[in-house]
Amino acid sequence: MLEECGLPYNMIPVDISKGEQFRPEFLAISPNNRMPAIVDHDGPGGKPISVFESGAILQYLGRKTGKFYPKDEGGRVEVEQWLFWQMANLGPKAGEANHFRNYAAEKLPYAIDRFANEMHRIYGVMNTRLADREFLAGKYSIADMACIGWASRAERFGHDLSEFPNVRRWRDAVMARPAVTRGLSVKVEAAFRVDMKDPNVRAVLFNQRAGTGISGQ
Ligand SMILES: N[C@@H](CCC(=O)N[C@@H](CS)C(=O)NCC(=O)O)C(=O)O
Repeated sequence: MLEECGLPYNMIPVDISKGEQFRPEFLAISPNNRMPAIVDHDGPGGKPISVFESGAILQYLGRKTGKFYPKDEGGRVEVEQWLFWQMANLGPKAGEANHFRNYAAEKLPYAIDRFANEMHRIYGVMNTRLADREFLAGKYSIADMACIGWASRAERFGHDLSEFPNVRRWRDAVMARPAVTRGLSVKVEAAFRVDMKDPNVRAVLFNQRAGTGISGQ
């Protein structure tokens, strides 16, 4: 969204494999210890404002710029349904599918199948939606931006999109946008060196309970 709108930004990496998401200064802007979170130094009334949850960030930037988030109620509802659909379905289920397939120490067939089936269902819903429109809300919007992250890497996460030609056509169209290429190429080298088998990394990422990080672990 920042690239699409040509807004200047400074990306600050948070090393979640080392527990940086529990630092007080990050929790102050993102109390759910998850990224992304933003600080807009030119918020309402010219004052700084912070926003966490990617859907809320996209809506905020859409309202601020007037781009990719229609102002009319009908158009807005179209976008919001699919934005919230990502937050409640594609995002969390893809995350759990990835967890049980790639990260769980024990390979649990029930959990692996459950989330693989959910991903199949979810891509099916998307495929039907995209049968008669180019983008999720008709015109390209923040809803497409919310969904492209997981969809762009579907095969890498073991989801076969060959049954879902409309999703593939949509994905190609979104990926062909120069701003999307620029946005997805913002990478942090250290992220590629994280060893997901390291017990310290696993303890930080997979054993979180209320209070994790408070004692500095
Ligand atoms: N619903 C959230 C999901 C954010 C999310 O899960 N972020 C992961 C990215 S890897 C994270 O920050 N994880 C940190 C952790 O698990 O402690 C959003 O869309 O912003």
